[in-house]
Amino acid sequence: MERSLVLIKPDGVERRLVGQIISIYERKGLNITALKLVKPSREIAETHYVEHKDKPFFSELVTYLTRGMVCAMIIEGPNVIETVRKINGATDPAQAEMGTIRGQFALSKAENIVHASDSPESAEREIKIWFPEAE
Ligand code: 3AN
Repeated sequence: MERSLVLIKPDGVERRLVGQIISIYERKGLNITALKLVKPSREIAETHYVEHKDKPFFSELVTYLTRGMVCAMIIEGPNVIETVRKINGATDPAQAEMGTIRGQFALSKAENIVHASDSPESAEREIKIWFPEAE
């Protein structure tokens, strides 16, 4: 079954939205097969966002991800990568449809509350970062 690595980023945990966000994925019928709360190290955040390392917002992005607890999960289901990205909505919450998580809960492009893998290859790479103990 296809897998996605999903993060509820520090703004989501700080705002106590973890339960509501998890419910949205569960209501859709997706399975959460691993779940943890962690305060990421800089190394984890930099590895996770390595594809953005040359972007002007990279340092801001790493500071944001490491400022508090993150809820990391593995979600499984048919076509889960596309489905979760649809549920999350556009990267810029101003462009995100109102029915999406970012449309409902986020305002800024920098702090957009959730992350989800964008391909099966990214998912497997990211799962190793956040769940090194998993197979
Ligand atoms: P997505 O998370 O929708 O896959 P990416 O991979 O383009 O989007 O961006 C990764 C993260 O970088 C975003 N979730 C957001 O936190 C941050 N980000 C993207 N674009 C900007 C920007 N222009 N300014 C600040 N932060 C940004």
